[in-house]
Amino acid sequence: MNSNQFNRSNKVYTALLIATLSIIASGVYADNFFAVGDEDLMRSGSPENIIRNLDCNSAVMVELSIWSEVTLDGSTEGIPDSCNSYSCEEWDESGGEIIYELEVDQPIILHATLFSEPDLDLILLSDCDPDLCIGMASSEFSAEIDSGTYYLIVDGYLGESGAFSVTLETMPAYLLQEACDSATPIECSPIETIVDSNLFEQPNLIETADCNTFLERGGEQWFSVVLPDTATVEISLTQLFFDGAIWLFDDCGPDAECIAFADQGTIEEPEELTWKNETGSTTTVYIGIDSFMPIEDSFGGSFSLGITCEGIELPAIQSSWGAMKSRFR
Ligand SMILES: [Ca+2]
Ligand SMILES: [Ca+2]
Ligand SMILES: [Ca+2]
Repeated sequence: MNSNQFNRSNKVYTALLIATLSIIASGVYADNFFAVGDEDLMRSGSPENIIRNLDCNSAVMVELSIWSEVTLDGSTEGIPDSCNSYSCEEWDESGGEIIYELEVDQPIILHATLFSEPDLDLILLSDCDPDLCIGMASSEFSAEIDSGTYYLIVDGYLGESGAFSVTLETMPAYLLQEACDSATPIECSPIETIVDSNLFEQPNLIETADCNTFLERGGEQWFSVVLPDTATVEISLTQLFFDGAIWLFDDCGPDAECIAFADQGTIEEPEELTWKNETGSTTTVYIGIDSFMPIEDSFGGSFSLGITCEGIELPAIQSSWGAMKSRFR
């Protein structure tokens, strides 16, 4: 399998994960929690005698930040059943349970996957209380959560118990401020501005938002353009050796919106994006050039970015030397 094929199949997989994350973003499930693959899960009957003596004093502490990758191996074999009912689902969780205390230092998207022979389940609580249930999943979930303390419980359906492995992966829940702070301003002009740049060793500040179709695991270069009302920005990404993508954000931080995204082509194929400002006022937009996979060397990270703004009055005489050069290159 060559690298091109690898990227294509990997992109199909990440498209599935993105579909999951999009469902979170669209708020189909409460509290931004989505149980992967549980739509058709058929279970009935809550336990006859409800036990809710959850004790989190012995919980194993796990610290999570952005880009954490943690694997938790354990076994519920021989562990007593202290809690067989949680408020999210009427599932009979009468097996013994292991509790993890998650310390989260900033808003994240948490992706948890459980591997086990016996029928074990995952329960996410906002405190050590079965009534404060954020969500339950038979094997996998994604949840968008704020900073704070959470409890993740591995429990056994219908009294089952045994060995398990849980992987926790995290991503930032929004575009980090560093992206806007590091953005190179580009003057909006009807004459194309061309910038040659490189993604090598750039920080990975975003992988997913509610606009993208693939996870973009590479680091980004950020640019900003001040766009007058009704003007249109045309962005082109060319002369690249990676599988590039273009993000367009209206800001950074929790309230920022991804307003456009492009990742149509695969390795070395150009990308382009056009966006018209119909917000009613002059807007600064942030352009992120990203890569589907991390960039391994300087040669592989180079690219050429072209930015043209239509619907802008060109000043009568003024034309920057850089713009002139780019016109005649
Ligand atoms: Ca239990
Ligand atoms: Ca990225
Ligand atoms: Ca691409």
